[in-house]
Amino acid sequence: MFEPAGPQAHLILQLWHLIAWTCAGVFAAILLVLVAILLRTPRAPMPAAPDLSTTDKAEPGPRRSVATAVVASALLLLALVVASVFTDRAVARMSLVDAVNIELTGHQWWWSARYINGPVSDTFTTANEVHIPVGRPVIFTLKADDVIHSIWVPRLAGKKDLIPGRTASLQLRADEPGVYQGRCAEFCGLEHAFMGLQIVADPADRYEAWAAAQRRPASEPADAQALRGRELFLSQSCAMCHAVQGTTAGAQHGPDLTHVAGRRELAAGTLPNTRENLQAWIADPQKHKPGTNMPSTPLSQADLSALVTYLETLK
Ligand code: HEC
Ligand SMILES: [Cu+2]
Repeated sequence: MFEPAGPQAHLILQLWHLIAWTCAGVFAAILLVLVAILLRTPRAPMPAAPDLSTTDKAEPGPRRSVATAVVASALLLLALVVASVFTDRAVARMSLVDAVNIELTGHQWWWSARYINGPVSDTFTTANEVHIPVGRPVIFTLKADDVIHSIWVPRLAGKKDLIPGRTASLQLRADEPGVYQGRCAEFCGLEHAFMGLQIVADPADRYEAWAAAQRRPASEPADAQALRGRELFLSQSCAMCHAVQGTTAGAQHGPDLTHVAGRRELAAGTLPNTRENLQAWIADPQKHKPGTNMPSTPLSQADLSALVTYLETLK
């Protein structure tokens, strides 16, 4: 959040600085007053017993100091509240002209993203890696499948909860190309810490090319090994949970795998997307993400290899 890459994150960082410096100032002032009091206290041994006869009398000095401090604290807190409200409004005021619409759903423990722009035939679904165009506003419609999750991409925007049965909305814009790491920011069960999200901000032409590729169904396997892999995919349990557009697999219990080979990471940021990791993940997901909602599938080494070869064609 200290390296903001969009207008929302800039505003939030400004507010953060204001609050941090105000609180630091108050803290320093309290320490200074404390030191002053200690310095003023007499150090020498008392020649006689202290005179306690005045202790139950009203002391105008301290009362005035306390009243001043209370009023000053109240005013400072009020100023911070006002600054928060203005920041909130400024964050909400971003222009949404020509926005990209993405429905983002939190699952235990991964994200699905449905791009809903233009005609229904242009809609497509991906998971965990969300591409957006640089400089264009994005409207995320937030949903949750099971429990409450929260999206936080510190370099782009503040947090927002995803609550089952409700929809919320998060608007943001990335002004610089780059890969922005996001996290689930609301404890949501065993693998909460491995519920990562990547937002990839691409220049307009690259974004359009990416979106066009995502809209295409999976390509036909080109060789016997990949063909065998697809048969396995469709005949094993995989097709009960996953979708590959262009095949009979259409389930949505797990990430859409139509273009899984084009993603940087597997299982919401748990593993880099390499052939070895893909193989290791399918052989034993529980080893890499204990508790995850994908079971291990017992397969021979040859079958596993064919399956991975097929998945690797899904660019
Ligand atoms: C019971 C449902 C279920 C079955 C059966 C299943 N998966 Fe999964 N799969 C999931 C879930 C849920 C995830 C997301 C796990 C996570 O990130 O926590 C997942 C994740 C994956 C991923 C990573 C995708 C990504 O984008 O990160 C791959 C690849 C995958 N599964 C392949 C397979 C293959 C191949 C099979 C068949 C051998 C299979 N799955 C069987 C539910 C299932
Ligand atoms: Cu979560």
